[in-house]
Amino acid sequence: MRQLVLLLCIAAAAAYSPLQYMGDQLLTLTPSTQEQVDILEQWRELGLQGKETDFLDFWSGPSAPGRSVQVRVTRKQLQDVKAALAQQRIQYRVSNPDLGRLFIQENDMNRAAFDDHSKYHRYAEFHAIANALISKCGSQCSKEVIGKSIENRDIIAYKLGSNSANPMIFMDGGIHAREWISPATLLYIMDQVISDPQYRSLLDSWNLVFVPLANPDGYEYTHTSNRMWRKNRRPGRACYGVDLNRNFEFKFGGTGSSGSQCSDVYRGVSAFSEPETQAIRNFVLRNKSAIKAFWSVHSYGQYWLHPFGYAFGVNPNNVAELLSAAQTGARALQSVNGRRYTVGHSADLLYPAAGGSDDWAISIGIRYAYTLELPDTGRYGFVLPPAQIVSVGRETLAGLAAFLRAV
Ligand code: 0X9
Ligand code: ZN
Repeated sequence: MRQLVLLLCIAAAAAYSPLQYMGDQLLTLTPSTQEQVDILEQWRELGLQGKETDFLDFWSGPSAPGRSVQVRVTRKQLQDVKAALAQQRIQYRVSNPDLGRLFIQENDMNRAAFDDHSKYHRYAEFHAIANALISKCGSQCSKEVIGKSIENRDIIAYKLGSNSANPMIFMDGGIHAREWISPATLLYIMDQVISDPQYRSLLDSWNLVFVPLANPDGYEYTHTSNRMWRKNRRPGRACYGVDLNRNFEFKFGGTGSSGSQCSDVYRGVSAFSEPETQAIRNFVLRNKSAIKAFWSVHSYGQYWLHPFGYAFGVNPNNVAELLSAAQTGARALQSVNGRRYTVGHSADLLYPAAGGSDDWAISIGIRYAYTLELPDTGRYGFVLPPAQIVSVGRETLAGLAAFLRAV
């Protein structure tokens, strides 16, 4: 009994408190002029009054006049933020008047979960399940430690398929720590491909490589301390963390990335300065000639995005085939649950952001590279109830299968 109590205490100490989000609101802001877009950029970069404590949690980035931006505002910040919005005449609506309930709900469901795909697992548990799948798969599957994180956790690639003559698709998940549905979806897909003969046959013609927890330290941190953490856990003089999806080499330092440590889109001191992006780079370069497709799996928004993401309106040479393969995939995906995806150019649909893994993949000659923004479109945002893992997994797998047959 004493041991049980001790264990419960340790578990409680290791978990973040969803109560801390009580009274926080999700605001949807719609800047109508470039000046207002610039003000939002400035707030993201420097906080509301240039103080670290005034940092707002942007759930999407500012883009252009008329394009909305979702921001989480804490209970304490609400008055000041609403006053500043009024002063700048920036239109907004309250999309969720009390985010606390979402976090509590997610936390409760996670604890009540009964099987592998109805909860968001901790790092160790996640890899234990993935390892069991690899064993179950037998000689057709393998795993490889492709690097270590800042805090010395393994970054693991799971490879499904063993015919080296086949093309490879590489998928990274969890680059952004708080996007829990991303690793969960990849784990579900691994399970189905291994366990369901209908999907197992994909391995006759493809090798599927999954790096489902590409940012293990950030992921653990979202479980233990701050559910809304995005970056890795690089210690810094002023703040922790580099946004790994701003740290890739192609167009490093450009629009939508920041040079200040405390920003949520901090790019780091140089391209590939982080061990987590180095791990992906090294694996991908080593397997470059085999890699035909590359997916970077994120949330949220329900978008199937093709490069380039670093600037408005700039396309790779093969944009027509990129678009048509994405449309084929998205059609199949949508037919499963009727959930709609928007397909198209990353910067034009979302916002420009330089230094992403997808742009880099295209830049080194990988033919089909994309970012998928999994569900939803903003009701739950990053806090998607774990009860939705299976439905998201099923539709994403259908999209993947159709995509692989098309390219
Ligand atoms: O901003 C990002 O890194 C991605 N969106 S997210 O909300 N998951 O953070 C979009 C990345 C799109 N790709 C590039 N801009 N290269
Ligand atoms: Zn992301």
